[in-house]
Amino acid sequence: MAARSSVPRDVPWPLLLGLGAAAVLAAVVLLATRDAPRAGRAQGRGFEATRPGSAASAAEPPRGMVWIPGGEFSMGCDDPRGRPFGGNDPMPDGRPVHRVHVDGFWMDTTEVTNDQFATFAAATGYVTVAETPPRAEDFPEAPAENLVAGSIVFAPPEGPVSLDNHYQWWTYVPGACWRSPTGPDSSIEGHGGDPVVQIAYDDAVAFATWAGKRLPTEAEWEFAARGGMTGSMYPWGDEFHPEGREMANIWQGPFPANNTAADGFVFAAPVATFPANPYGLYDMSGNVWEWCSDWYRPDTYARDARRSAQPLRNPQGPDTSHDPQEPGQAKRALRGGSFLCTDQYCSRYIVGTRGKGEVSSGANHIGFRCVRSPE
Ligand SMILES: [Ca+2]
Ligand SMILES: [Ca+2]
Repeated sequence: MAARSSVPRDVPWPLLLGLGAAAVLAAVVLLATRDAPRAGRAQGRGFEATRPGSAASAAEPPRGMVWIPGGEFSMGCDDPRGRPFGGNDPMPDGRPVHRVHVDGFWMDTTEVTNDQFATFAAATGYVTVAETPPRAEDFPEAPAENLVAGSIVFAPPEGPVSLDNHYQWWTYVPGACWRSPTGPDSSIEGHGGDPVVQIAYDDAVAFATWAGKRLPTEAEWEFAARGGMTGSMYPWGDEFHPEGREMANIWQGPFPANNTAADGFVFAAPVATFPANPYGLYDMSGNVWEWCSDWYRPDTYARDARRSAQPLRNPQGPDTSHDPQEPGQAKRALRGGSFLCTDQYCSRYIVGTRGKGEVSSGANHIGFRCVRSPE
């Protein structure tokens, strides 16, 4: 509940819940930097060959999972600006590209679905963060009627807006939660195969623990997303539309007012609608963001590169979180981008790029998938 409890207690109501919502908003929205585009260096510079491990798992694959062989790879991203669909963000937190080894593991082939999360919730009675009203002790100035459970929902403006203020397209909606992803009038009825959304970090951990799994580290996630390839721009290769095909559910048209949905989907698509990567993993680019277990810091890779001989072995991320854009907010890494990503804004469908989310904040484009280590 860090975002909600981080609202200063001396802020007069009625700004209080609004500011709480703003903090949540700020936490889940991935700000694109405003640097002017320039001729980008090619993705792939600094990358050395991926060397997948040879050891296959002897065990039968757990249902819905595939074996990721582990091995050694170059992790991170080069500046994607100037590349087709590279966007306008230099992605400095993805550098330096550095050498990493991960042990083999099982990974869910898809994002966790509404049906899967419903099974978990029914079996355990688990109540997600978004379904839990903000606590009065965290908001002592707030009238009781304003302590309403809810979450963040994408609400596009009617016309073009400047892309430097994300409050123009995110709003706090009471009643929004995984069962009602865009608010009380919405439902997951008929969407059992869609990825579950409005998931805070602890919700994802709770599901994973119940399932006998865990969340991936960023290194595991990226190794898996790269599918054994070296330094590719996307989980399927370097060409965004190979043979004209749509390979991921992202945003088309002018962001954030007009999604033309040329890929067929305005919001999340049912998992595995788009082609799998070489490891058999779906939606590693786009659809919904996926929580990783690492605390987020923009300088993680710089610190790793300074302090350790490479390759790093099974890096778990830093001990604490720090985001200079929003100091004081506890954030974990998010990977893969979402159906809202576009080359105009937040082009984090690029495989080596990194996202971040405040741990108590869900949104209708944030979900997860799980991994499992061999016995
Ligand atoms: Ca789409
Ligand atoms: Ca995804």
